[in-house]
Amino acid sequence: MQSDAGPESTASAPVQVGSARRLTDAEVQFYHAHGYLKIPRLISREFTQRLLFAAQQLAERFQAAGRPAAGNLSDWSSVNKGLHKRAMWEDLPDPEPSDTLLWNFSHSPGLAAVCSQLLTAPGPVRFYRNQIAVKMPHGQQGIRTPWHQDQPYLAFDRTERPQVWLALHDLPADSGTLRFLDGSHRLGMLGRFLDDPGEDAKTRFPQVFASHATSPPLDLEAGDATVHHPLTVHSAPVNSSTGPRWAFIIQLVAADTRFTGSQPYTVRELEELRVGQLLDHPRFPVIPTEPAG
Ligand SMILES: O=C(O)CCC(=O)C(=O)O
Repeated sequence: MQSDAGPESTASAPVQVGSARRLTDAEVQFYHAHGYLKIPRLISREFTQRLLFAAQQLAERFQAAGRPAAGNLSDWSSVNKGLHKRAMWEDLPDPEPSDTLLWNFSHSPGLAAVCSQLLTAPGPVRFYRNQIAVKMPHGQQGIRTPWHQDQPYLAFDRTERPQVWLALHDLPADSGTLRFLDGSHRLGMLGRFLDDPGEDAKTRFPQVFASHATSPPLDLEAGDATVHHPLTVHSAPVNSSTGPRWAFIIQLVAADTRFTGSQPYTVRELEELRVGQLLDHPRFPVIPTEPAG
């Protein structure tokens, strides 16, 4: 059966690849047609609980190092972004190799195989970035994430970068899971909409929203993920639940992606590359993909 968010997986369809299952052909086709996909049970609930624990430990270490307490958004971020952006979702320091579980999952051959499946021409992928994205509840300074595309914030010459957004615990749609503008990955770049408060692609391009459907609200269970194309217009509503929303974002890019030099860089090591160069740097290793089982 095919839902509005992606073909339903049957118990027998997914092939286990390491800790992440391989996508079905129908799921890959859905991603290319719609620009996004819900992936039920990308990883097991048990493994997801371990990732959540690791993410929360990272947050605690961050606070223990003299950083502010969780919930104090004015100080709780490693990323140099304006206050209004930090209220959309807080980035803890990106997981490092010492955050073994999170790091290993973001570099795992199973996850690489999934991202490789979603490229226009499936092929090798390399690690670019991982992020823990915490959206605080509405009323505790959390706000909605405006409609935007990711590509205008990237320094890459191509859009071969399926963005994995993994639910680290059960997330009802009203806790701030992503919504997508169906088929908007074919629109080209619309511009940047996260830089100034009050900006939103929806108010700038009402005709685009009139002619494209919005994905349904997506309830995600722990271990479910969404994946979206860097040109897909997407947003997240306010977190109406009572606790923080924990998501793990993993960004892998096609291995032959080249650096354009576009600033500001969200990953420091990009400064060490020349314009036009492959991302050949120890920070961005090509990840061997696990063969289909
Ligand atoms: O987690 C959020 O609220 C927004 C994340 C986002 O925009 C993205 O993953 O591209």
